[in-house]
Amino acid sequence: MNTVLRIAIQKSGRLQEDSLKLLKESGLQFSNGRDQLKAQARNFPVELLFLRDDDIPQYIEDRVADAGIVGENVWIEKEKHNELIKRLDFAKCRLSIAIPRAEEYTGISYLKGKNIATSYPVIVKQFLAKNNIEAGIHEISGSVEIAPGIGLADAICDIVSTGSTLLSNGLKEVEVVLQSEAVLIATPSLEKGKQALLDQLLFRIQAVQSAKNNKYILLNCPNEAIEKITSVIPGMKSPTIMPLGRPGWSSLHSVVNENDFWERIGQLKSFGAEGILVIPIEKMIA
Ligand code: PRT
Ligand code: ZN
Repeated sequence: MNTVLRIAIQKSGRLQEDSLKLLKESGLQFSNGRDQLKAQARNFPVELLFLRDDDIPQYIEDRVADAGIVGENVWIEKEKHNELIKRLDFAKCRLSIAIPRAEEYTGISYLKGKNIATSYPVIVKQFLAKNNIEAGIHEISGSVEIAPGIGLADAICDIVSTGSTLLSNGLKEVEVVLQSEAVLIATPSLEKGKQALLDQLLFRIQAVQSAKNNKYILLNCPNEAIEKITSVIPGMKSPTIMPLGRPGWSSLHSVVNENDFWERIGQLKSFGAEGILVIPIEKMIA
């Protein structure tokens, strides 16, 4: 039987679309049957299983799936023997403690003896232990943010993204317990064939991520500025330089990291660069 890597992704919810998008950008083609339980890639030995995110770590531990994509918060909370293989740069959020806005927060000792409602009891317990705080944990599975308002708890620990849910429930964020994003996890002991497939997939994901973080840049500059400009945008090895029709000028092509982009552009202009074009990169392999 041919070796197939089974990857579990969320059936529906915040992770579903971006998980599928990442795999598609990595070159995997699936027929669009989202209502199904499984989907087989047409051009790569991968099978997708569509599951609830909370169940994914257990399915991997039980060897029903080999790998999966979940929020880091779920990976930690479930305490299974899964390895974090790669952070995936989407579904970024934080797990935070929040209290009623009218309360005065005096620092972490405020939480002593309080009752904290959460869907993440394991993570909250670890956080309290690390900070030497004794407090009650009240586990609830949904609508955690209403717990203080109905007298169920003094504080909550829940996922925060923009903060608007806290705001509209009269709460304020007082401690960040964990920063989270989508992660690729896998069983630590994959058989050789499956490990090779996972490595190939990782290589592709890496190429997609590098491409997203970088831009291809083309500009015109006077020849005497080439050296300075090269020091600002050295590219992957060195820029490509071609003479322009106009004497004394060149066209310079390079790669620039998205995060440094605006700062670098200012420098390039001050060195005499003109006609700057910036183009997205689809895949990037160093
Ligand atoms: O059905 P299933 O069990 O698979 O899905 P789910 O309902 O458990 O999860 P889902 O789809 O809501 O979230 C999946 C993962 O997305 C989470 O485990 C996080 O890792 C990540 N994520 C990113 C978020 C958010 N952002 C987020 N904003 N998960 C939840 N929220 C909720 C949060 O619970 C709170 O109610 O959004 C609200 C806060 O958002 P703001 O923007 O108002 O602060
Ligand atoms: Zn869930």
